[in-house]
Amino acid sequence: MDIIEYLKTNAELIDSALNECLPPEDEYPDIIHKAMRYSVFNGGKRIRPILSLAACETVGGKKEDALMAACAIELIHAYSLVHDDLPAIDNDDFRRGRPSCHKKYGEAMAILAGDALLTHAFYLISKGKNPEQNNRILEDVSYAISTFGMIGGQVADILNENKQPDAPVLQYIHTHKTGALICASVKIGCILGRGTEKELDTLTKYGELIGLAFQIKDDILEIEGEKGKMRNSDEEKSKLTYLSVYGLKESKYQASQLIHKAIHILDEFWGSNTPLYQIAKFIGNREY
Ligand code: GRG
Repeated sequence: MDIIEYLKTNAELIDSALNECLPPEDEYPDIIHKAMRYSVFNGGKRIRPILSLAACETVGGKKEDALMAACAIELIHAYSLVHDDLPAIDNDDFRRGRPSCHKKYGEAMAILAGDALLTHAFYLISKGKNPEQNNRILEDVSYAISTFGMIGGQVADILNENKQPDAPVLQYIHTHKTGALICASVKIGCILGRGTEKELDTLTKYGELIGLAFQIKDDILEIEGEKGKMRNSDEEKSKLTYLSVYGLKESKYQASQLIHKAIHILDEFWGSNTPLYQIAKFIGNREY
């Protein structure tokens, strides 16, 4: 399987579904709809919704059954980035080489666009065909992005700026801020594909491992990759990252071990015969 081709084809599928499900940009009050679309169609990889589709297919479902919930996950991811870029949080003027939402539309509209993306995500989930599945997904997704998940991780991140490196706190931040939504993306795909409880258990472990690996890799790319070259190094020094605690070599080793374990976990049911296998490898090797 050509993973790059797989990611490209599925990202196109997600983009076309997102285009269908977002409010039109000329709908009154159009500025907010423009800001929402600007923040969603920004060249993102769509790795989270692709994980949902891949998990759904892995347990024998049709990816169309997971498509709307997968879009909801991407809207939540977009909301988190818009709010993360705000002056009160990370104060980033650029996102993927373009002005961040608040730079383009102003702070008030960026706050509201983030809120609107989050709200729209739950609207999409509520429209799923099966009420029982909808409830389960609502529970998993809302927990993953709550103060026990993504927001909790972000709060801990803010509280630990300019503090001494601390491994348990770092682990909490990475598994909550980034890992929780990635893991939920895999879980909801499994639920919508009608996976068994045992499969859900297996894929939850897989999701936790790749979620943490994804953020470690992000920390590495902040220093080594293109992103790193565009960053202000003083800003990076204030952050608690894998590199600030473990250094580059050990961070790379830990990321590769997590990916190795994630791949191994798939063996129980599917071996390498699932796109999730290649996606895990892609996360470990990614350059962007
Ligand atoms: C609720 C006020 C409020 C703010 C929310 C929770 C939060 C702010 C932000 C956390 C989100 C964040 C920046 C997590 C880091 C995760 C990460 C590695 C983001 C980049 O993900 P990619 O590489 O991005 O998938 P693309 O551009 O491909 O979509």
